[in-house]
Amino acid sequence: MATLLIFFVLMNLDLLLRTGHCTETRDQILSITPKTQEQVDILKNVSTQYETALWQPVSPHYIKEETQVHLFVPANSSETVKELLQRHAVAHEVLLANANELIEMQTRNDSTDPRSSATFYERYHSLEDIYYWINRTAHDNPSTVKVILVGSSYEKRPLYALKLSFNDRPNKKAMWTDCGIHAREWISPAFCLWFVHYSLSFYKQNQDITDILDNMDVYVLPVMNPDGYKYTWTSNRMWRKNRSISKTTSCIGADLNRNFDANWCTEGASHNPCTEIYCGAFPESEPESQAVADFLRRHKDTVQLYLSIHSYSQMLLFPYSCSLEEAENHSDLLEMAEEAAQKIRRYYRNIYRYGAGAKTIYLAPGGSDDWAYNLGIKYSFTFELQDRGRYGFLLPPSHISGACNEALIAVKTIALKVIEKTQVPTGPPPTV
Ligand code: 9B3
Ligand code: ZN
Ligand code: ZN
Repeated sequence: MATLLIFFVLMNLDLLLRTGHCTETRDQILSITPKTQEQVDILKNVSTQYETALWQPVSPHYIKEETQVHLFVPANSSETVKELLQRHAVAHEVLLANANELIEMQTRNDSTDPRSSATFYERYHSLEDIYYWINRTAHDNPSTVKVILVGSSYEKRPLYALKLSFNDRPNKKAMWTDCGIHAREWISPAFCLWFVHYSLSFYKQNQDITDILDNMDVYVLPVMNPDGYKYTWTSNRMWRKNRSISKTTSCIGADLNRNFDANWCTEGASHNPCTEIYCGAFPESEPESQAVADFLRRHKDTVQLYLSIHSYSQMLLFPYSCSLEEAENHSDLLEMAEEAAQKIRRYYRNIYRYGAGAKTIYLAPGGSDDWAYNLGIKYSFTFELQDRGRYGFLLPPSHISGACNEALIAVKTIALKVIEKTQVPTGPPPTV
């Protein structure tokens, strides 16, 4: 009945549009807070039946009364969607009136623009540029940086991680950071590049990063989902999943952060390949998640800290997301996240929420942090970087340095705490 009603509404709208109503030419992001169950249903309907991309929450399933929804509405469905909302008296606010301009801004500066004063690390980069940068970084730092081929993607692109190692102390521990699990979260790969660059530039200049690198090897995987990332540069900026094809449907991609073996595909993920939170055919069915899981299994005796970088919403999350249970070292994790969030607040005047995933955002199974935790990596975090919805996934390049610096202070705080809690104190390695 409801669908029939909506159908008629649409017929009328279509008529309206064809009879010379002005048509919006720009992609927009709307912010909508449904007030009633009826409005919730309308929003669920809009986000599934029309060519839109839900930014927040990640799946229509989570839309509920009095909770803000961020919806990307491409130009060609903008008028229809807005009229539909108006007709049902669903109040909405335009968060971004011209997303096209922002998208253009983010891709323009990729190859060096002489007029831009932004450095390499203050711009977003294409996959090809990132591959080039990875090789270049290893080549320029032969004694400290190695490229590790961790595996390959569904479309056979290499998954390269960098290993930063400033000494080879016996029994040396390590930390792992992956970026770009989700294709559209561009600030994430930008952070991995920033982090590597900072480490190489400030070793022996900054006390914190020196202490970290003296006591830990650092593995950094800048783009865990290269196929999806490539796709956001060429075809659809809002793509989230990888690009794997299944025999049974025309819908493409699995959510790599629902594909790990941690309460796999229970409440908070979906078996439906057409959703943004499709868990894949079975745990580690996707080559990208399998490659990372294999690497961590092989290195679980050395890796003490697991970090996964996402955006947006400014949160420092830790296990569990896949269950409401508390992690065994919950109070340690909470204390570390709290201290990291405090530093961000103090030094950058920015607010990060923190806590166990399931209680802080939503129940979400199959995530890499929970899986790594259960493997035995007892310090495991997912960071959600800037912002809180003003630009969302379209964070302008001018915000990269701020977003990365504050995330960096959180990484340092947590890594130093891990060292303090687990390692016998030692000075810097003897110089030869
Ligand atoms: C989700 C899960 Cl499953 C997890 N274990 N930790 C964090 C998240 C949040 C990210 C997601 O995959 O939805 C935010 Se983009
Ligand atoms: Zn993400
Ligand atoms: Zn996110």
